[in-house]
Amino acid sequence: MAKDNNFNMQISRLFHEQEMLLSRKNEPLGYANGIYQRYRYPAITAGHTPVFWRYALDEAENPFLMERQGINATFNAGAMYLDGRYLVMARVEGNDRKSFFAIAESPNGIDNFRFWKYPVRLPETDDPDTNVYDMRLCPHEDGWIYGLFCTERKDKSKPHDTTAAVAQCGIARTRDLIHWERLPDLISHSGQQRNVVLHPEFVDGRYALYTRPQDGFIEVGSGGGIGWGLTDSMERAEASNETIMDGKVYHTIKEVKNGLGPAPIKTEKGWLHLAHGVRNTASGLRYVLYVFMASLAEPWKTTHRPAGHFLAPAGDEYIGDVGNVVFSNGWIINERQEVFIYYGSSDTRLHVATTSLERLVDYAVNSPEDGLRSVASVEQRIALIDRNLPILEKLIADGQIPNPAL
Ligand code: M1P
Repeated sequence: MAKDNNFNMQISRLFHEQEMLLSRKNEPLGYANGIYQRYRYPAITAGHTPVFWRYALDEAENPFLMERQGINATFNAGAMYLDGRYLVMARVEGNDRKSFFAIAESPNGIDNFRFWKYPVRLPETDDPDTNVYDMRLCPHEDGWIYGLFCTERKDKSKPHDTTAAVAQCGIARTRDLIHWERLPDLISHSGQQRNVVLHPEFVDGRYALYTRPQDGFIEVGSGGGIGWGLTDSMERAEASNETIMDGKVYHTIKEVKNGLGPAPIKTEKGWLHLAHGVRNTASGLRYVLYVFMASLAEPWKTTHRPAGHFLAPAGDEYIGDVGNVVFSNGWIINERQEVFIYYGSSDTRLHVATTSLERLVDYAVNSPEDGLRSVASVEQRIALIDRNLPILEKLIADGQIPNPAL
């Protein structure tokens, strides 16, 4: 390829094109289900990462203006509302497959996300991480902001298997999201851990953790479910007992595995949770989001369990590096009780869906639970139809809706 004479013009084009993407207004999608609002464009894509993270801008070093350090994906973000700013701590994955964390900020939570100048420089423990991802941010009542994430390392017990990995829960804390102190990884008595989340309040003077015990890197094996464990300290966190508070269930959206999303939101009706459930299909695993509520007094006890998925992949969200996946590890509630749910689709990009706390609580508390059998589902639906028919008849009689030829 011939070298372009006008190096500066090419740079200018790169930045101007990116500016159009960064400043693009997001639009609510026409269809809304009364529970949340989806948006036309992803909140963050690989194209949102700064040009100067990917290209050397010095003509002598990079005369062809090659993108030598490309970014493959930006997804699964922790989130925090800080001084009126909407911050997401995204999983940014380079073309080299290594993930790292970087913070992007938006004035309104739905568009105009811009990455801070530098990605997060996360300190390591004595056992270096190979890969880190899926940060859950949790401002705790002890005054620290904790970040719990997955740290992945080579499984040294299988030296000849170049795919064998061990996932554990890494822990770091900060006051400003810039300077991070790394703490020892969570000690647990399960083979592997992913999707560990800190509860924002002390429980009987101890830190409480939501865990996801599993035997293998991908398969939960005999483990699985969302666990609950207590630890005296985050400086040497140990979940010696994990009791499953929300398990896997046959023939549901969480038949294969599940895991907690962001730290729960405290509401008058209980702790509101967002989680992901995974089931198998002929075309591979399907990841969807679901909601449940747990008791305020006993946060390890679930109280409300709406059936099925709350949010599943739609449209372009189905497609990506790992298809048919939605995954959330961050949400924000602002002073107007508006909720911003950040979710990754197919391990490729980050989206936002908006709703209100009032709607989420209503959804969690008043939606029917899974009857676990087709016959129970039919009965639930017939009960709904029976409640609706008199209303429908009146609406038709009043001329408010067309007669759907009953
Ligand atoms: O690839 C889908 C998801 O797989 C993992 O989630 P889980 O531990 O529940 O299987 C994570 O790697 C997650 O980042 C990813 O989105």
